[in-house]
Amino acid sequence: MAVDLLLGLQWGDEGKGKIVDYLTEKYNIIARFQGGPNAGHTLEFDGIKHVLHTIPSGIFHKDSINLVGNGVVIDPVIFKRELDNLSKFNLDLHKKLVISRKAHLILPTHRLLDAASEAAKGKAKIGSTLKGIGPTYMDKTGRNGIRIGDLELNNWKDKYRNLADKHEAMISFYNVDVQYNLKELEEEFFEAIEVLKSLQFIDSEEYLHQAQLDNKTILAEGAQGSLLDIDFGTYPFVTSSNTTAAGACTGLGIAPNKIKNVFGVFKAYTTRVGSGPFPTELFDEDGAKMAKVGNEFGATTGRPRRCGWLDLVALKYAVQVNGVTQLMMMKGDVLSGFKTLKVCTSYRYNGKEIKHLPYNIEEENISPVYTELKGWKEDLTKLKDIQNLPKELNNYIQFIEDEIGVPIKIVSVGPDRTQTILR
Ligand code: 2SA
Ligand code: MG
Repeated sequence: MAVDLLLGLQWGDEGKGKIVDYLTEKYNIIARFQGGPNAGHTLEFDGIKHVLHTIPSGIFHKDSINLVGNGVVIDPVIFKRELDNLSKFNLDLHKKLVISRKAHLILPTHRLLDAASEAAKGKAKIGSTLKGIGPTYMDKTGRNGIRIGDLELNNWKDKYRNLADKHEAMISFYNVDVQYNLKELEEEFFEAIEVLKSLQFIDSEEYLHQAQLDNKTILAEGAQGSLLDIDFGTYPFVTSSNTTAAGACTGLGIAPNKIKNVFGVFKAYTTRVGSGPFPTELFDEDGAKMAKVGNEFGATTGRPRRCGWLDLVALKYAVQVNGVTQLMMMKGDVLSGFKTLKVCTSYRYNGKEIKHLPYNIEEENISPVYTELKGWKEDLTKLKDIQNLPKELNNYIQFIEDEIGVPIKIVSVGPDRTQTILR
């Protein structure tokens, strides 16, 4: 049985959580393959809003198994908090939630290192979520990491001590002001580890292999967005994992030829949280309106998100790198009431007009070239079917499809599960 893949095509916060939640009924297994508690996947149904960080977005569906893959990094403290938030839903988490033994652990000192590294960078900081993501992946690739499976061994605490001591030396090397009480942090950490250990640890690549033989349907759920990919994103202003399609192969142990549909989720405009280039960013009333109507604040850190027009050059790049087969356009409702909508169709770069994302996109050397489209006035949030979309919205959709060459199959017109229109 094939595996489908769902990814964000911009700088994260495209609305992946909502779409996974919407699609879950069709899948037996929802699997996260990269990232960790830096992610904030928001789901809304029955008038309640949930934000998930490490736990896959299928968790609320009765029959789905939710798998945290080997490519994910787990902070036990945040994971425990997520579990606590789920306790009122009476979910059988021991059955519904499984964790790869090969997933890496975020230690308290990884978080401190993240803070120290950011402080040392000053103005050039990445604007990370300070969840310890970068330092944890560094230890993974540096072959020093501690994995979930280590928790089943007797000597893992020796390994922990060695690594934490090394981290403390590194923190002092940065010579910046990072206040902490490691004893307190460790107390909370070890307590959370015990909670984590009450869940099922599995050899997830084997599990997924068997699931495919048993004809189970699998949806791989991406986190962050393609432009934050460690290789293909706007480096160094990226996260530390492969957020693109290939990340699902390495982060779950799924073979490339087993991937069938690649669902690409994008916002009808663009947002970015954290530092780094953003060619279509707006600093005017239009941007402020998107931020306000779209309620653009980080779901994990609460930071205000930067807003701008849709960038089709960047979107096309993401579609190519991922092999997207179907597009899903989110937050169309936020664009209601704009007289004119601008869409970036090329860049002016060092005096030339180009149609691709260049190596060096510094804010100063690139400017967007826009095509203007007519906006619509209608409130979309109550719309239920495709026949009633305003004609200007249909034009907007058609324009994107023509430029990108991939169909838009879902148009989301609000945060709730029910505010989803199929095409
Ligand atoms: P990190 O923490 O090392 O992964 O940060 C590196 C860069 O990646 C960005 N990043 C994100 N961008 C958008 N959304 C993310 N998740 C949260 C959300 C973010 C939040 O859903 O809103 O609450 O602030 C996410 N995670 C990482 C980050 O901003 C850095 O630019
Ligand atoms: Mg988010």
